[in-house]
Amino acid sequence: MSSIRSKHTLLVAAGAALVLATTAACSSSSSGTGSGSAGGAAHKKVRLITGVKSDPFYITMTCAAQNEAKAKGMDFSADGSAQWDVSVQRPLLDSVAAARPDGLMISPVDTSALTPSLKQIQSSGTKLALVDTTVSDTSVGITRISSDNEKGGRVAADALAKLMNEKGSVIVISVKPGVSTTDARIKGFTEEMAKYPDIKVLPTLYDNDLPATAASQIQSTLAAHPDLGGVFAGNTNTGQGIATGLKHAGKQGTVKVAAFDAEPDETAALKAGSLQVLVAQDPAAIGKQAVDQLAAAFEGKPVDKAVGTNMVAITKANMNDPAVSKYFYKSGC
Ligand code: T6T
Repeated sequence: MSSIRSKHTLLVAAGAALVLATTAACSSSSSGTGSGSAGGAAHKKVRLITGVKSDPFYITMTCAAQNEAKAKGMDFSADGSAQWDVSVQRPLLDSVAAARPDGLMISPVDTSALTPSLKQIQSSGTKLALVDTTVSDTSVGITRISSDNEKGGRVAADALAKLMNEKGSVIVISVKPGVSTTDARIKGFTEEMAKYPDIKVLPTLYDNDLPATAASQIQSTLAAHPDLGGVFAGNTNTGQGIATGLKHAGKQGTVKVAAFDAEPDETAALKAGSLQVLVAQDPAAIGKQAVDQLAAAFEGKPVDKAVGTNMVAITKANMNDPAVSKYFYKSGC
């Protein structure tokens, strides 16, 4: 049986800087038994497959998962796709499945395409933890750990509306449809933007997680919509591409941008003034929690079915506050 608890906290830092921290957690006790329950967590073989290996969001998650697994004496290794693509992630999944680990943490790059493989792995006895992204089939995974992405989208909308003086056109550029996290961000953003009658939301564009595509998309949007006042970038690579595109178009700082994530290029762009708001997640907490939940399952303890991790809205005004900068993503462990 499941019990649900959630907590949302809005903090306004000194200097009117907007800081939002959100925690949400839905817990459920699961049996946590099965092949892994005997002998505890030590020496259990756990694997992590991330969305994109070189993405600082996933690097930060991997480092934290690795540290936690090491502290628990687990046998840990991680890999990730070279790009955001089902056909690239699938072979990684197949090869991990063949090795039959005790636990697998995975960020599936699509909400449905990998579900049959994941169900098969699960039925072979591997305990699955979904980290960051999820699949629509709720029977997949003993636990799901992520930010409240819809809430993050709403925060981005309110921040952007304020920066645009609540008028003009706004566009969302994101990865691709069928990604749980970014779809939820778009949903939250567009629903919240509907509260601003003088802001027109243009149709969403998708860049396939390629910064160069986002850069050219923002430049053609500017040409077609001279009243463009704001952009919501759905993730890291999109944020980077938009910052570059606006710089090339001479619109840096004129067109306001709220972007998800806080990898080094994005924080540099925030400092330089080509991005105005970053909605940072806590990928380290996602990685650590995933290992902890798998360990609980191995030990036959209750497992939380869903765990929410914090986010923080970062601006140039608060980015030097250690309570905020601790959310910056790392490009190496
Ligand atoms: O925004 C993160 C992650 O939450 C999302 O699922 C995919 O993109 C990122 O990895 C950032 O690039």
